Amino acid sequence: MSSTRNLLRASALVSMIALLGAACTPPSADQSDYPATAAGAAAFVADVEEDLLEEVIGLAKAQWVQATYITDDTEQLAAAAYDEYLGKAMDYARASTRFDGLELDADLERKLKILKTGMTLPAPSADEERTELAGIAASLESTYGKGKYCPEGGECLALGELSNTLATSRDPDELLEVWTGWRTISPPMREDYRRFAELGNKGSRELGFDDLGALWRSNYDMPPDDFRAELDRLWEQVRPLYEPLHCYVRSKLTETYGDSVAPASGPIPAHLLGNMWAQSWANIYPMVAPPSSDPGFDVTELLDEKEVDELEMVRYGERFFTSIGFDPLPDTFWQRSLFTKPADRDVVCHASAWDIDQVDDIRIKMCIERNAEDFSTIHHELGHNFYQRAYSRQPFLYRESANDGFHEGVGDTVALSVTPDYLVEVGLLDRAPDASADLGVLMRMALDKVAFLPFGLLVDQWRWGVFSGEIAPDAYNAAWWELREKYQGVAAPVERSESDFDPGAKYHVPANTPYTRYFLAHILQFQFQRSLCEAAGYEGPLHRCSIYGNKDAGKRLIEMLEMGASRPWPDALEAVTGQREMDATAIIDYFAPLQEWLEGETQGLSCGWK
Ligand code: X8Z
Ligand code: ZN
Repeated sequence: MSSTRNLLRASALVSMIALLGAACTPPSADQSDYPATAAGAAAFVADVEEDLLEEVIGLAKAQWVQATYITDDTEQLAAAAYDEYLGKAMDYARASTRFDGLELDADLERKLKILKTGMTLPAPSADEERTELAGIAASLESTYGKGKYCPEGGECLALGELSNTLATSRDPDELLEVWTGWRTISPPMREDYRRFAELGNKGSRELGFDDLGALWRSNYDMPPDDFRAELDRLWEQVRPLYEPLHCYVRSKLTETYGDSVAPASGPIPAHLLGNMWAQSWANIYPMVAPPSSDPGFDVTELLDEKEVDELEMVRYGERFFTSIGFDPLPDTFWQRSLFTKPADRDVVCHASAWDIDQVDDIRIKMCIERNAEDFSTIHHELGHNFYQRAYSRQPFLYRESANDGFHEGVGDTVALSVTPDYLVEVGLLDRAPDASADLGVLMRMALDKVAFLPFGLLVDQWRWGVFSGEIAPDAYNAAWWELREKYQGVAAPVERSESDFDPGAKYHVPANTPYTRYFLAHILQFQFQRSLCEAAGYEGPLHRCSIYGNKDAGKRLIEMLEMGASRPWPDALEAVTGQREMDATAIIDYFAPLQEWLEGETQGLSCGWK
């Protein structure tokens, strides 16, 4: 989640514009004040922007309170705020179609398009259906946030505790228990999700889209079908990197657990990869570490040794951004953010970044644990906040990233600069390992970034299928596992059925946050990094570059962030990289030494999982 609009998205709320609220004279949805002329369109957009701004601030506050203090009351308050917002947003989106076909200047055209396509959850026009949809959205998010696994006769366990077990235990029975345990939270979401899709589709059709997935795909400055083809192209670029990693990791799992738990062929059982969704495998690094390239340090241990607490971890993140030229975070960020899991109430622990007032009331919400993964997630979230502040001087409708992959990629780009040399420079590590440790460092990174790629792609392949009707409600779970196998080469460790609803056990499904953005971000961040390192005058291997302290690189980045969504994303990409296409050659370059090594190591193994 990122901007207020994204914030809305991520909390199952809408997104962009849909928020038109009322300043003094709210733009009237009956359109009589706005003739279907270029001047009428300009007046309409100006009023809508003013109005929306106010509306979105109230909504953001209601949602912040819901997410950081889940009770029936806050859920109802958030649902009511969302309902009001959705009603206005849809009125404005529909009203904007009145200007279709007019000769308008490019800016006006772009803003009207954003008004129509920028929302991730359009509601039907009937009041009772809109209210129902707002209620379901708020309830799905709360259900996820409150989710716990309650073993018979034992204490209930939240996601953080279950994830820690998955990360550290090597007992297959225990792993299986927490894996299946977490998935007990989602069957109650199944019928709600079916209805949610139905109502979201209805709202999308009222805006002229085939279904909600088609609306989502129309946000990339290209025809929606071209966007699908673009994803296929990028996936084919990176598949040759993923497959040998999968093959090598599977062989090591077999060595550890034996063929009966971890078969040497076919898909990998999903509970063995150190993460609840098998989306990042960094936690099993010790099992797959390349021999004789031990980096000799582990960020989790360094944080522990240096007694870096949760707040100080965020300070490290902030210092990185200020070192490349960003202004420090405002005092309110430190006063209003939620950094740790409160002991006395339910909160949505899934990390997010918020932009409450569209100026500088920016915050993060995280249940930080002192480990390497959260250190990296902090940089991710701060990337959202610094992006939000950078585009805050744009007109309201442009206070968004170039495309949603950009928002997700900024903090990750910065985190790529958390290299051993950087850790030494900031005093967390005493001595950087020499080049012989590169393979180890790269492997750890690949377990995070490369392992993620197919997961980043498949979540929306599933949702797009659900929204288009290709995946029927009686095949929700089966289709999910088909996609998990097809893209990731992982399988459920136990038989699943249609009384399960495993997609609901992943935050972004109940929260209605589109997921393709993360796939794009995983391609873009390497492309950004390659160009920023070039701007910094760096010449060595990409994986050892850190832009820490480099104002030239920072300037290039900041200039792009300040553009917000004012230009089509290829313009923004060009501003940083000189390229107008998303391009996976940078991630391939970055991991080249590892890819070569993996290909050698897996020669003679029978790779793949078909
Ligand atoms: O949801 C997130 C961020 C918030 S926008 C923590 N991420 C995805 C996930 O956790 O599934 C970052 C990587 C992918
Ligand atoms: Zn994010």
